[in-house]
Amino acid sequence: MLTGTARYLPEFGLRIRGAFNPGSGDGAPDGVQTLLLIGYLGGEMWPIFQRQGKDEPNPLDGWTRRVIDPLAKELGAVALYPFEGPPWLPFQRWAMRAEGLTQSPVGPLIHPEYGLWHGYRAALGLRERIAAVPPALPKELCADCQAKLCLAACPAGVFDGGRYDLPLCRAYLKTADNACLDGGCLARRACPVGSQNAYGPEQARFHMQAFLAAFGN
Ligand code: B12
Repeated sequence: MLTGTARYLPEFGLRIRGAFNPGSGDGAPDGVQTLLLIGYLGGEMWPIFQRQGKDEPNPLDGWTRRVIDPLAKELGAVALYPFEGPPWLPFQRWAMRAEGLTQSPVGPLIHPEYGLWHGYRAALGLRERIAAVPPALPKELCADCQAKLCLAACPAGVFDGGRYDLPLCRAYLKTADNACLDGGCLARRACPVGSQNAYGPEQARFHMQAFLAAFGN
């Protein structure tokens, strides 16, 4: 079953990012014994989504459903999506269980090879218990990083108060000459980990536009 899934997903630039057996405090739907996290690394999903995505209100979410819903049906699994909410499903917490990643000071989880350039598109909730091997302890990439170039690189100083200042970020992105909307968040781009896997300009622009639209512009 999982071998078929692992073969199907790469056709769409997606992959199984990890799995774990959720307990009562993990926020998985009742009866789900195994959660498979599905996502992408770097730019692998982008060219396929560009070819297959439709002109619709949330094109990446619509495309994701068209890829994942049939797979979930075939497996008799529950399809769970990071973009369905609020309330939001705790995808980052799940990812930390499934893959052993840590949170960066700028928010997203940091991957040892892909840095801040990866994301999650879905999870499959299986009723069967497939014993998931716990991931290796995460590398403390950010705790061990002295330079913290990410925090210093934000042109709007959204991390200066010690935590991400969402209204400040939003206000800056709405200014005409902001440096992030077209090329991608400068704080993310400043991180040296996995920088060779950074999204290309079109993917970066797409995600930043979607991010801004999430505020209702
Ligand atoms: C709402 C939301 C936003 C909001 C608000 C985010 C905020 N910081 O408050 C807005 C629109 C601003 C936003 C922005 C971005 N987001 Co966002 N967002 C979400 C969404 C839909 C829900 C987050 C949430 O509230 N979850 C509910 C809580 C209960 O779940 P949680 O897993 O416990 O999440 C929290 C934990 O990680 C938490 N936490 C909980 N327990 C623990 C334990 C430890 C030890 C630690 C360290 C942290 C921690 O902090 C998280 C809060 O986000 C998620 C998708 C999802 N369903 O998770 C994406 C998601 C978190 N976002 C994502 C991304 C990439 C971004 C942006 C970089 C987008 C961009 N284009 O720039 C920015 C980064 C902003 C920032 N610096 O934080 C990715 C992160 C991927 C990754 N590599 O980790 C996600 C997972 C979406 C995805 N499909 O992959 N986002």
